[in-house]
Amino acid sequence: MDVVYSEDCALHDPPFELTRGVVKPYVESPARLESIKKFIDSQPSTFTITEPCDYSLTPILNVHKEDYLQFLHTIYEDWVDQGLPKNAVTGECFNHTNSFNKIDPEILKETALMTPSGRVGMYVFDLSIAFTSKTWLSTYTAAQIALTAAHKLLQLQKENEEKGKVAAIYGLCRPPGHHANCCVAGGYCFVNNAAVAVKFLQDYTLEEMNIMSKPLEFNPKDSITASGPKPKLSADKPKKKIMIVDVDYHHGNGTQDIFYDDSSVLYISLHGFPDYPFFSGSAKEIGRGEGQGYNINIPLDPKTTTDEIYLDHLTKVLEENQTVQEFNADIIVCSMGLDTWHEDPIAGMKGLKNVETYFKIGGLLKNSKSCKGRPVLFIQEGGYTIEKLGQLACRILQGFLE
Ligand code: Q9C
Ligand code: ZN
Repeated sequence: MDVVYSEDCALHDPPFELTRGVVKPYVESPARLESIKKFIDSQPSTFTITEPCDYSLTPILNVHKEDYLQFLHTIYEDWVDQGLPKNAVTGECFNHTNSFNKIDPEILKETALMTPSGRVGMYVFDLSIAFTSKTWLSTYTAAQIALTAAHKLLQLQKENEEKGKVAAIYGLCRPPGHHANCCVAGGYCFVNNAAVAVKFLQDYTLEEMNIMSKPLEFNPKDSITASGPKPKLSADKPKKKIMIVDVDYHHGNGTQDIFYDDSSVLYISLHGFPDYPFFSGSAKEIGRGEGQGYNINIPLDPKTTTDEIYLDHLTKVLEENQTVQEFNADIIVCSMGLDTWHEDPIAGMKGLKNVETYFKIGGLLKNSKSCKGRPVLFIQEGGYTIEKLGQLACRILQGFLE
């Protein structure tokens, strides 16, 4: 299996975070990916590491607002230029829904954009977000990893057509993505890598991806402008149906939000509940308008969920759920968080203790009724038991390959 990876993802390395009243070293650290990479490297007969290409900002702009990306790109330098501390940019005052609520949103935004702290408060929702001088580089690289993995998935699907083999690619990236929506960062996430890959798979043909693909040469001084071809959505190009299976411990509020009104993307999440991000993840969130019915939340009690219970829920939704069966996805995207493991320092289901559970998760993504025969794109999300991550990731992928 191809694993798309870049060392540039390690450059985003904030010094600390503030969580529940405690200052501690940044949990979403470069060591996470380095640990997975080491494990992958130890199995050269199964995995091949490849570098990401560059598909420009255009496909990222299909998910995120331009002013938000401009903010991600410039906030660190703006902050330093104002004489603020160089170690990291963090939030100070957030634009809470129920504060400042009598002010006209246009006027509020005009005021907020005047200061770095105002901008952070506009575009960030929690204290897990910290910007360093390299945050945009790692964030951009992570998105390009997801795009490269999506491109390779379609290439491999084409190559495999006659062989009767199912394509799968792993995008090994950080920062993670599933808590970020079109215009707000949070939960260690800046750009929603999985969502960017989903839109790319829907909006571009393999031929268009071939044309767009350039060597990745990042220059931090580059202004951020869209430069790739805009997708042409014609009637003769039926929209691919994509099912996202989010197995990160946390609810992917960002991904849910991005596709909430969309019936061409079915979002399924299994997550600890109630827990971070505290405002979403209820089974009552079912999608809206056209998208109603195409959002499936499976909240699980972190204290009582065992390996068996977890697998039972995943099996039921992928084998028996009527919406899922009728959806009949063309492609599966797995938001592959590894923080369900019982020893995870910030998350974890108490009863999820068997590594073979991860192998079985991979097996379900290969053989369950709703996944069978469909290409699968694995995108790395959370997971914080540094020494364990390689093993957990590889068990999922091997469960798929078996
Ligand atoms: N004690 C991902 O796994 N801090 N994000 C929560 C709980 C933020 C997790 C601290 C957790 C975000 C991608
Ligand atoms: Zn998580």
